[in-house]
Amino acid sequence: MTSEFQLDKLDRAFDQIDVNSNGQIERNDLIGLGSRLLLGFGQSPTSAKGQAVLAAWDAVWTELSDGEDALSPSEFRGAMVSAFIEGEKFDSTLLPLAQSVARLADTDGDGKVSAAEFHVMARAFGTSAADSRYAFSALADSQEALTVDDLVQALREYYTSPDPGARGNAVFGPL
Ligand SMILES: [Ca+2]
Ligand SMILES: [Ca+2]
Repeated sequence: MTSEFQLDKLDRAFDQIDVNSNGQIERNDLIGLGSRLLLGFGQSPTSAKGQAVLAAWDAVWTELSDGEDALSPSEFRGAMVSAFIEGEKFDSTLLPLAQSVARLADTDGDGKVSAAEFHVMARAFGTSAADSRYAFSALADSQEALTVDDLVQALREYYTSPDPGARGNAVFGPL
């Protein structure tokens, strides 16, 4: 059973992913979000990190769209729930995306994402500066940096966890 709390998080994700704000999610929205991330971190689409991010967004689109050109909010919800909450596609599809984004954000490759790196990532997702600061302090719990694994775990919790107390719920700001 998927809770209202989980659906609310998915609805927020819809608005975030609908980059061209036309009320539907298309492949170009996902590629646009991926491109914004690459631009934020100054990575070219042909670099190893860049290719990983774009390929991961594309795989997510293939999973969610099921051959459709566009997804309405309710179709997006349904596809996210059946793939990642009630289904078991997280590890094969959304996990590689979370990992590729976290590795992109770890610009110096030390396995940690600093506050500055986190804020660049958050801005690409359309998160305000204030929400990004809130998110980083909620996730980092007074550490100076998040590990790549912490960030991946936070993204997993955001997209899948029914627990209102899960720390990862804060990854895009206060709910
Ligand atoms: Ca759109
Ligand atoms: Ca780093």
